[in-house]
Amino acid sequence: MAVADFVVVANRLPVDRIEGPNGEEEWRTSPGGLVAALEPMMRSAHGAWVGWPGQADLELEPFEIGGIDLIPVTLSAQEVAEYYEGFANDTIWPLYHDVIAPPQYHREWWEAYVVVNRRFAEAAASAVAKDGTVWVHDYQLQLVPQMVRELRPDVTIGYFHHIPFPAHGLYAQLPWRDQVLRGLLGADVIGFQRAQDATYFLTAVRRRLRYEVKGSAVSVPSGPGETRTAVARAFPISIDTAPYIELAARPEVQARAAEIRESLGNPARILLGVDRLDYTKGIGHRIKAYGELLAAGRLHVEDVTLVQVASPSRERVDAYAHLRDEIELAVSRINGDTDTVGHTAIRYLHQGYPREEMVALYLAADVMLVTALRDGMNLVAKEYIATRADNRGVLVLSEFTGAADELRQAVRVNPHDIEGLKDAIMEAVHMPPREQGRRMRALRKRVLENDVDAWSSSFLRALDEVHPR
Ligand code: GDG
Repeated sequence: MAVADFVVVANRLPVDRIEGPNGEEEWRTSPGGLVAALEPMMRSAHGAWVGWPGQADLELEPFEIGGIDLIPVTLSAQEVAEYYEGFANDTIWPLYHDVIAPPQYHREWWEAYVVVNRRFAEAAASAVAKDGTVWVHDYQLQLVPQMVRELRPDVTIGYFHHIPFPAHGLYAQLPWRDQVLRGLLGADVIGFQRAQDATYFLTAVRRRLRYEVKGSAVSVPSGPGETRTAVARAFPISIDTAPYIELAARPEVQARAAEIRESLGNPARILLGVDRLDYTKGIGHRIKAYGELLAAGRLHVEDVTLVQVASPSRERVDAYAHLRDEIELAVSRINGDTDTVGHTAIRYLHQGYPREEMVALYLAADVMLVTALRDGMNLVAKEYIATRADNRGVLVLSEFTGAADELRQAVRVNPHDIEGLKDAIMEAVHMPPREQGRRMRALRKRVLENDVDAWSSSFLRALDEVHPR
């Protein structure tokens, strides 16, 4: 494997394994925003991507796809259980999302996390060229920045945190709180979704490690009497808008949107939720509020349908299995109480769909409900806006999402306040077209001007300022 000037490190490689026509193994790039944002620069700067191929015990040689060198990291089944499902998704994920579910603290999980983070760091350190750049992504790999720095002091290191960073009172629960802060501070630039996340991180650094913090700059000890600067600030992530705009303009996608409305019995209003089935997304709060509106007769099943796409997620983690039971019980109670033969209150879809179908759903939806209890950004909100070329449609948006900092013209809600959520749904359902247009134009301007390219460029610019290459 040739050395690369620019190396991305993320838990997953940006590819999915598929079976070819004759049963042979093939890889296809997954349509994530991150690959799209980084692809041009990965090609021009001779880039490599270090990540797990998504299956336990798979030992693969590096391979190339679409001009990007992929460097697979092998994880054993036990490491998947302890590092990924355990420490990442059952310790850090709930702790960093304000303990909506109780975080589990297990010393074996932490040990696996350290071992696996070292494996990723070693792969990155051997792939990166002299004076190159390593960009580490997300909460599964918080120790990697420091580990790469120890192995390769010549390289520039960036880290982006896709999920929230919690207030100090919560963060302090983590038995390994100091190690994690030191791990992150190995980066030259530590990027967060919201200004608030960066502030919480800097507070933890000051309180736990007693390092000097001035504005967004931290003085990190780097040798006897020496310090280096690490910068922590917000870089709100966005979407690759082009494919959403393009799909939304296709006649066949528009025809599909019309067909969806038809097949739901032509309700006057379609409400939509699109989430991974995750306890952070506030799906239960949304369904409760909607169910109460139907029960009280403020909404009628002939006039409205809520389409809820809940794509399967982390099904081997107990909290997710319980959540699924809870949501499915709530949905079937409401449907049982309210449905008629021709109309359903909630069309619940526990499935993943191709992007074309998602865009058709966005086009069909008069109201988009994003009611997360905590969410780093929430890209679904931005995707919905990108598809609304006619400036129609209403976004109901939780103030606990990163997106709420930017999308000021949405109907804002506190999802814990069920009465407030009900009023917000009613406001959205009855919003006059002129008011929809006024808000949607402003929202579209914001999303189209700040797309994922703007995000990655601003992060890389900050990296250049701290550590000129
Ligand atoms: C994390 C942070 C942050 C969902 N179901 C289907 C499907 N999706 C797509 C959506 C969207 C993406 O998955 C979900 O992104 P979100 O941002 O909404 O949420 P997380 O997965 O929790 O992502 C989050 C993000 O990282 C980026 O930094 O915004 O806060 O939690 O793109 O459209 N896509 C398709 N079929 C589905 O069934 N094709």
